[in-house]
Amino acid sequence: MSSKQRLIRYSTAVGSLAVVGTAAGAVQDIPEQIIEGEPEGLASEQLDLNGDGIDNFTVHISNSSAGYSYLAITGNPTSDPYLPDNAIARFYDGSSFLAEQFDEGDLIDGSLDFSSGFTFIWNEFFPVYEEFFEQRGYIGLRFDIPGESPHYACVEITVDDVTGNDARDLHILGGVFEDESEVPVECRGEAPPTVEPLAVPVNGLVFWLTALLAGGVMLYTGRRRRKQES
Ligand SMILES: [Ca+2]
Ligand SMILES: [Ca+2]
Repeated sequence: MSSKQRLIRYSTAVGSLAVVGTAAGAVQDIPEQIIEGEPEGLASEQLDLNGDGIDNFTVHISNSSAGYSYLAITGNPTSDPYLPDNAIARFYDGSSFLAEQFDEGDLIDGSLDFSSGFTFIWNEFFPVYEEFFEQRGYIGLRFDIPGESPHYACVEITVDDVTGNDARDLHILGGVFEDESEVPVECRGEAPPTVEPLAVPVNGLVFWLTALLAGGVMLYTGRRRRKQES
């Protein structure tokens, strides 16, 4: 094989490596955001989890001086009736549906009990549920990206008065979602650093170019030596 042929064959290999790297799907960051409660009464706010302009969840925050404050979430229906609705992983404690709390490293996947129904993240009436109140924790979500569903997300949250107006807010500290449908996602505050798909092939290319150059120099000096000897 000539050096040129070898180089062409190598370039083709680099090309196919890059395609494999982009087709596998990836873990994406969920940015920090604050969903504000009202000082007295109920606030209903929309949450667009992946920032594509389509609201995925409705957050219900009630702040009451009478001591009936709560924060709950419901999953919005998807536009396609054949796709599962946006939903939260939850459990039933015998009285209410409560958001399941996850730890860093836990896996969010289809084996969990997801529902789009009214699910408490915090409430201060019976049964008191304070897992996320003024402390950080992860919730697991299943959400829709139109045309392909479902996707899984893990979101780090806390319920606190972030804005200082005497009303509790939902503070999304960060989180991750999987941009490929039906692929489980591991709970963590932010996506792992992106591996540069070209870093290894470029190094490889430099190696081969150096090797080819060295081969050429050896061939040239070998010929010169033979010429001098004759
Ligand atoms: Ca969205
Ligand atoms: Ca507030």
